Amino acid sequence: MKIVDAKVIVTCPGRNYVTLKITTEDGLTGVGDATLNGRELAVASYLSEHVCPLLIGRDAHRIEDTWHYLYKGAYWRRGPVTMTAIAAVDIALWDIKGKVAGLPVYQLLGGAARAGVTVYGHASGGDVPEALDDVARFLDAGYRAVRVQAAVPGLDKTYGIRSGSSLTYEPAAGVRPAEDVWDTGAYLDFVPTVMGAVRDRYGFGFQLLHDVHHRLTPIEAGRLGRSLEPYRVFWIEDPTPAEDQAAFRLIRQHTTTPIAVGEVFNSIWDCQQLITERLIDYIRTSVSHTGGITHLRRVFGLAELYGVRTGSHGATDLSPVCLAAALHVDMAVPNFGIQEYMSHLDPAGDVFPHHYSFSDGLMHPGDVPGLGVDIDEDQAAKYPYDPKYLPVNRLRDGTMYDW
Ligand code: EZ4
Ligand code: CO
Repeated sequence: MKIVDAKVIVTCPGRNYVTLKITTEDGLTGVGDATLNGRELAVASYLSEHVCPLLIGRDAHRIEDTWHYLYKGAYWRRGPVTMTAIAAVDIALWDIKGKVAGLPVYQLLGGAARAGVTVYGHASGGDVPEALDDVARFLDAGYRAVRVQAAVPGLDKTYGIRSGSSLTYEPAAGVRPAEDVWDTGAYLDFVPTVMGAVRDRYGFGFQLLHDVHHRLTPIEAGRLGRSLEPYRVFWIEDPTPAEDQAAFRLIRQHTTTPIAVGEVFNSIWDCQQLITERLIDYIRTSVSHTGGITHLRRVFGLAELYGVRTGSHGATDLSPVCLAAALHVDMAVPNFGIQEYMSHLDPAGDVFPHHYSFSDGLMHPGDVPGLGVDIDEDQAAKYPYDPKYLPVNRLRDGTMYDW
């Protein structure tokens, strides 16, 4: 079954998405998410200039072979741009295989290992009372897990806080990166009071999560983890910049608070030591930034051997195509942990018609053949690309810091 067309669609229905659409000789189509937030056109051009021409005439069924053809064939291995491009191809080919088989992709991956995918939502607030009220929005909707972020007193802007009446936060903006200011001491003093307030008001009957967003040193992360132990958080996410994998040994020495890492990873090699030394509890790599379903399964398979569970990244800068692919993998892997779900707001839903659903805290990818998500090209054309940057971060003295 030959591939006859591969094209890249860039659209901005609320935020920028890059989608690869592959067509076979018998007219079947598959879609893959190629979005790399703030660097979208690098992946779009990697695909359209260097990958799409190679796909024409290839057998759409040869997913594993195509993966290695693109990975080994590039010579230049790994990196977010390359691995996101390979992921888009891989996801689209799984979509096509499902359509040919007449089965949803999770069936091809081994079938349902659970009734549904437990997801966590994003609550936030400009202060503690606001954050507490926002938690109710998710508990009332049936969520069994909620991530909570609150603005750190004394800082102009804190990561992860929605503004005004918007339902989600949106960090990317403008033709130059916004400049945030960071204060570790203020943060470390504040977070335990937030988590404590959430448990005081709502109790312990749901999972409570928090994203540190790579802002701490290992010993500071140890202190944070220890200070949160009374509130039994499900995890602290990205406590330190994780390219230093050995640093997590130090965090482990100081706290039993579970650790989740991986949204900026793009390969199994980025998390090999973290997994094999059991330095983390959850691996948060995403389908579209980690080489697609084919490579993500390998990461999750390694994690399973070492008792590490999954917790895939699911922010809205990953398109509905990525979310659908993640849900299929989540349904099938034995070591599933939790899935991030920061629901896409309209008009993204018009551009990406989908069959996944949420009910009683669980999501399901749906049972239509393939991924169960598509791109409506007429709708996509209505929303042209709108270049935006993620913020940068500085300490109070102006030193560049991790955002
Ligand atoms: O900042 O995906 O857990 N979610 C996150 C995200 C990331 C964005 C970056 O594009 O950390 O909000
Ligand atoms: Co995160």
